[in-house]
Amino acid sequence: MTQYGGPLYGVMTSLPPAQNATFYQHMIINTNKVSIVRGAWQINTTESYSPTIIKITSGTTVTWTNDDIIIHTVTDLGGKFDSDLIQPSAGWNYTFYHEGKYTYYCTIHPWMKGLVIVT
Ligand SMILES: [Cu+2]
Repeated sequence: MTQYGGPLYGVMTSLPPAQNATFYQHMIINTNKVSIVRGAWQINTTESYSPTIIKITSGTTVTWTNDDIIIHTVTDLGGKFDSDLIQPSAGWNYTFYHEGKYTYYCTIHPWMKGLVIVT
């Protein structure tokens, strides 16, 4: 269950409704590899983290690779994980041990969002 709260809640709710709709229209993909795409920060990029929504089983390590030319982060909206700054061409891993839905975003470009579903 995804829990929203604290100051970050405003970040999510302040997004234009159309953009939220785009986010939730993404397919759910079974993979543990996510690319931060080139130009991910651009507001009209529909899939900053690709795939935007992934589904894994508990105990799976997910790898994010920054394929952009600027720094990004992978930061859990619920505060469970935070990559800190991921340099271009670098990556970051995180292992999910608990079932749930984890919405994450980029602290530098908070309109960039992704979702990890752990079953
Ligand atoms: Cu970013």
